[in-house]
Amino acid sequence: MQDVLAALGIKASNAGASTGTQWIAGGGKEISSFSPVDGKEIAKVTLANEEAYERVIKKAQEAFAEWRMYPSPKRGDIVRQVGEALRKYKEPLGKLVSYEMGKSLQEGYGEVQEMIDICDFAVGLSRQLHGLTMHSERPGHRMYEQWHPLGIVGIISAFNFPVAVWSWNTMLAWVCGDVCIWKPSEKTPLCAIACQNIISEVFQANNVPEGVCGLVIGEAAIGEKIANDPRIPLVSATGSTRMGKAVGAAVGARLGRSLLELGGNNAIIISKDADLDIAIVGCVFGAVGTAGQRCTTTRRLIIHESIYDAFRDKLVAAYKQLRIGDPLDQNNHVGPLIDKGAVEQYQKAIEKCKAEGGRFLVEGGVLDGAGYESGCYVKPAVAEAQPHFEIVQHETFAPILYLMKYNTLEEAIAIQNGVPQGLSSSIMTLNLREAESFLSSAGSDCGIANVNIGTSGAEIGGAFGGEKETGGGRESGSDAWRVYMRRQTNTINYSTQLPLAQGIKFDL
Ligand code: UN1
Repeated sequence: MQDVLAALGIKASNAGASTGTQWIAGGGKEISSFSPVDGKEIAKVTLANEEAYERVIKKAQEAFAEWRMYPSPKRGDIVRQVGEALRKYKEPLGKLVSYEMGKSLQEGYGEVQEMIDICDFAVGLSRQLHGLTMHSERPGHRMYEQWHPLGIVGIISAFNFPVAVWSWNTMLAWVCGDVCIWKPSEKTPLCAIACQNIISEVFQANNVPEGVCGLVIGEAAIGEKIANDPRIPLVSATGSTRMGKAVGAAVGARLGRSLLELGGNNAIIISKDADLDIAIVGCVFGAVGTAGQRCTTTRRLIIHESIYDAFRDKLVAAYKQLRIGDPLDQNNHVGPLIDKGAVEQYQKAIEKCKAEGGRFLVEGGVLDGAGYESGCYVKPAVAEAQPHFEIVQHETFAPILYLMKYNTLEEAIAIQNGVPQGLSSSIMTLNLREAESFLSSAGSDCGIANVNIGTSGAEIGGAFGGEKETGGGRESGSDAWRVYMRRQTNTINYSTQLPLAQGIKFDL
């Protein structure tokens, strides 16, 4: 790993704040980043204190004055170069993501690929920040709308996608003319430092104003500062529903804008008309990929009663094949949870499920011994449960899958929708009527609804996000860019008269 750290410019002790190309000694307490892979300390980071935060904000404000006047395609060209740099650093950055966060190497590379993809998307977008034109009701008048940058975008990201989610926000915000301040999870600070170093190379080569790419690594207090800071018109936050409610309330109280990506409780409906081979792969990857730590992780399977036993047996057999261990070893399917706190939550959820009457078909448990020294490796578990169990209504960020039965499609959809969260959902069926009913306005109430693929692994081209307690935000593709801009309606009079709208007469 030393060569990976060296390639990404990570030192034994790192500053926790940056204005783009310049690091600022954070001034706060020093923390260590430990790998959940082997429990070893990777490097240290000095967290940002209030003074460092202020410096980053000031620089961002100054930079915005210049950056907003760059032609958008010019900003797009800089983002294109960021995409090129990410291609160059894909291998070390993917490895660091895997080592610091604990996801499989393939998923680490996949995450960097999502960054590259969003750069490409943003480059095209930089020439397509379109507004509409309208016909004025008055003669000699023209109306149109244009989209202007907002200012500083605060990005609070989670440990589970330590680099991709930041890039979805940042690359769009940059082409839109905004400047960004990133508060990454303090569980994965080195991934953020690596990104900052990669960006810095591109920014230096292009003389981008210092302050366009700010970084403040800190604990929850820094997140609170961002949420409460009226100098930050948009706060994009990814994480738990509890965190999102606090951020949403603080930003709302100052009438700022927030983009929230919070918990999911994603289900797959397995119809009697499903292709069961496809369904098995979709369900198992969805449930155990990233060790169950995606917001799109499959947490519930709603299975038709006529195929329930057959599917359950196939699933249990598939779980027996899973290899748990070092995520950098590509023979393994499942890596560790992020830390021991997450392991505790996993254990509690299993206990709670049992107490509520759940029956485990694949038992969970924490692994120990050679290769599992970090104490963060757990066995993916499968339980038969009832939709109304409190634990089933709740998102546990771990590989625990709950199975339930249904009879009619209406019943399956009601179970699927009957949770507080609304991120991702899918149905496995070859029956057109069922598929279309699931996608209709009486179907899934989630932001993402799929047919014959699982709940996780969304492409960047679509708008990503969900309803209800998931927070309602949309980021990444489609027209998600609009939230990063302000709309201005312009009416221009090129006549020699001043007719008033609505035919109002006002003569002097
Ligand atoms: C998240 O877990 O916060 O759809 C994002 C997926 C990924 C993104 C997940 N593209 O699973």
